[in-house]
Amino acid sequence: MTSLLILNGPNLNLLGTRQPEVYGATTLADIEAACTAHAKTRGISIAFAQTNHEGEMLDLIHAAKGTHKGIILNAGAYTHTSVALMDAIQSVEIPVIELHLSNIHAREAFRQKSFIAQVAVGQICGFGAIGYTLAIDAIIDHLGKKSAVGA
Ligand code: CA2
Repeated sequence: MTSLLILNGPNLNLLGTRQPEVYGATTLADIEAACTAHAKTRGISIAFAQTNHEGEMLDLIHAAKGTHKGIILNAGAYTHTSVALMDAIQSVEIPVIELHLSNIHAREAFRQKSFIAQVAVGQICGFGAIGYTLAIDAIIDHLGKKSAVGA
C-alpha cells in the first residue's frame, strides 16, 4: 500500500492552543485524525510525525527512503532558514509537497523566503488545516502521473 510521511516541524505541537487568529483552532491531533481518515478513503496509509528538532527532521526524511512514496512537509520556521532540510529533500529523491497553514507570502518578509520551495513539487499555503488533506490528494495525483510515465 502506498504510504506517505506527513512531517511537521517546530512549534506545530502548539497548534490550537495559542495564536488561533493566525493558525486556527484545530490541534495537530485533530489534523492527524483528519489525515488518517482521508488517507483511508484514498486507499493509502500515512505516518504522521512532529518534532521540534531540525536534526530529527533530517533523520525522518532520510528514513523515508524506501518506506514512503511521498512527503508532506510543514517545516515551520525551518522553512525559512534550513539549507540542511533542502539538501535532505534533494538527496532522498522523494516528492515533497511544502505545506503551510498560513499564507506565508502575505506575512513578514522573512517568511516569504522558502528553502523548501525550490526542491518541492509544489506548495500549498493559506488554507489552514484543510491544506493537509488537499496535499494528500495533490501528492496522490503527482505520484499517479509519475508512474504513468514510468518514472
Ligand atoms: O503557516 C505555517 O504552517 C507555518 O509553517 C507555521 C510556522 C511559521 O514559522 C511558518 O512561517 C509558517 C510556525 C508554527 C508555530 O505554530 C504555533 C502554533 C500555535 C501557537 C504558536 C505557534
